[in-house]
Amino acid sequence: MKTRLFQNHVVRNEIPLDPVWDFHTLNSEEERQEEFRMLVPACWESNPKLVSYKGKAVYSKKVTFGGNVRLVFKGVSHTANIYLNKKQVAYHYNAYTEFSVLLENIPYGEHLLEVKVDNSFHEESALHVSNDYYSYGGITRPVVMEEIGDMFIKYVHFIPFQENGKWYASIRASASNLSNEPKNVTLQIKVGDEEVVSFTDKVLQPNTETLLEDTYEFPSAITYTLENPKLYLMDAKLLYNDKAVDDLIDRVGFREIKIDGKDILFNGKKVIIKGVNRHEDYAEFGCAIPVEAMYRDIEIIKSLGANCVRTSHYPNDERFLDLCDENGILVWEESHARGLNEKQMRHKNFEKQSADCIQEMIENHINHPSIFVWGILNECVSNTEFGRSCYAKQFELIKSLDSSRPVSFASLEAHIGSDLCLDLVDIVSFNIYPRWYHDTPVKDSLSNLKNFVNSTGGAGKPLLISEIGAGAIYGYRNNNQEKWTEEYQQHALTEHTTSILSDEELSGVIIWQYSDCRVDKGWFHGRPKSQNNKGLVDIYRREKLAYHKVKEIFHSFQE
Ligand code: ADA
Repeated sequence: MKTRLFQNHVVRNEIPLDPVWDFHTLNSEEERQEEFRMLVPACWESNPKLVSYKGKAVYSKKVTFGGNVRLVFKGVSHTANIYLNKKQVAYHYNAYTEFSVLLENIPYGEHLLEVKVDNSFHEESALHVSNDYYSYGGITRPVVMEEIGDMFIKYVHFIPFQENGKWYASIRASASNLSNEPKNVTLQIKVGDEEVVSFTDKVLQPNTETLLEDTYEFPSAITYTLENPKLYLMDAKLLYNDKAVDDLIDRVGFREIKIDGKDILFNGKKVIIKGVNRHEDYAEFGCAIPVEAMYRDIEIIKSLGANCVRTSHYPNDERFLDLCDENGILVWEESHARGLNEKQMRHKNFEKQSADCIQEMIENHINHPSIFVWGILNECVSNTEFGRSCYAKQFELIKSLDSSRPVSFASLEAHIGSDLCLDLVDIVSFNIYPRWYHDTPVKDSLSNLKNFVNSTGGAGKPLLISEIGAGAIYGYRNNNQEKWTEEYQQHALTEHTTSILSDEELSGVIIWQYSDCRVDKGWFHGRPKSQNNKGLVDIYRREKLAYHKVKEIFHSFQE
């Protein structure tokens, strides 16, 4: 099964898992209820009988294998317990991050693999709570099973930077030795056809993971720009006695993001953000969007003239990030959390679940050149001392994992006057809703915001409007300028985007939102059709009037 848009291994073997699994819903005692056959990856809501099913279910499959195996789940929504032959081998929380299970010394033969999944808002869940998007259920992103030997490459992280016009990269790789003896290896990393770097004669100690790091110059590297998003395959091979025993192929690009006063610089050039917020949600597919539909989203976003996507409000399927890399679309990748109040942030699991999500997001996505900012905690409590301590801790963790990218969070209009966290970020970002939740003219809203930001630790930093928008129900047309008509949305978004893009003190706009999305049951109020209807396109990607107007504005705006 493909987890990325290019081949990731030539040496390491994949054990085929066909996509149809046995599936049972479970009651609260975990007794098997109804039986189905379920596709993986997919949301269980794709089955007409389970469109609104919240609760537990179990996927099972018999697989023939043996030896050492790495089982990789790109996303299970949202709590997963994994069993091999009825013995629990892993637990993972959060729909939106990858995790893997190492199965060692398994006798060759047929084994029963079971994945218990829960998408209810159970009491252990701090981040998946009833919200203005839907927490779907199931194994919603690809799963792969990989055969490994005694040694394998865990990751290779590549951070490019420029000095005196030359490209360098710091490379951090980790290799594991599962055997009981030290092994003398070489890790050879080929970047494109020309550049080869090696960690030669390294000793991997028994039963441990060894970290290898160094900085290399890449004299013939071609810069990755938004106009010419040049990608290189980074092919890492682990050599033992001159034989390749494992490999890992990723893709990288040479580009640099810096903040200079109020400007966001991409390779030293100021960039103005013209973006959209996107939920992973698509009519029949829920959050398990097939790559063909992701491709379609990218094409629609490109023809809109946008240069940025914010993965509101969680890390995305990596194949979507691959498409952004290929198309030179900047990504604000966001860790999972939306609109949590202080009580929710004091949940016993909030800190750990947030830290795990950040760690898994960064460790798995760090090489994507399109990601230009890491975001956290959308519209949470950034206006209390306790809230500030949470933001500070999370930013500290991000910087310890990747200090090469700016950080931000989307604050909200209600915190204009009280936000306490603007000194903690590299880019100040606010979600504002003039002409939708209130009738203040957009220009007045922007000046209120700027006055406040200039009086805080956010002064002198880039200021981005991370959300702005208005609702419209696809096909509801009327010239009376009433809310929910396509005409009203078009009118509001014209004022929003022109006011922001013509304001030289702002770094750009990310429209709320790209497409309509399903919301949780409790959110029906103000959400006709149980959807957040502020999409430029609807849940089937049918373009609303506003799409065409924004397209005109984005295309006519030249930096
Ligand atoms: C917030 C939030 C979004 C969405 C939006 C809206 O700013 O960040 O997730 O709920 O408002 O539509 O009201």
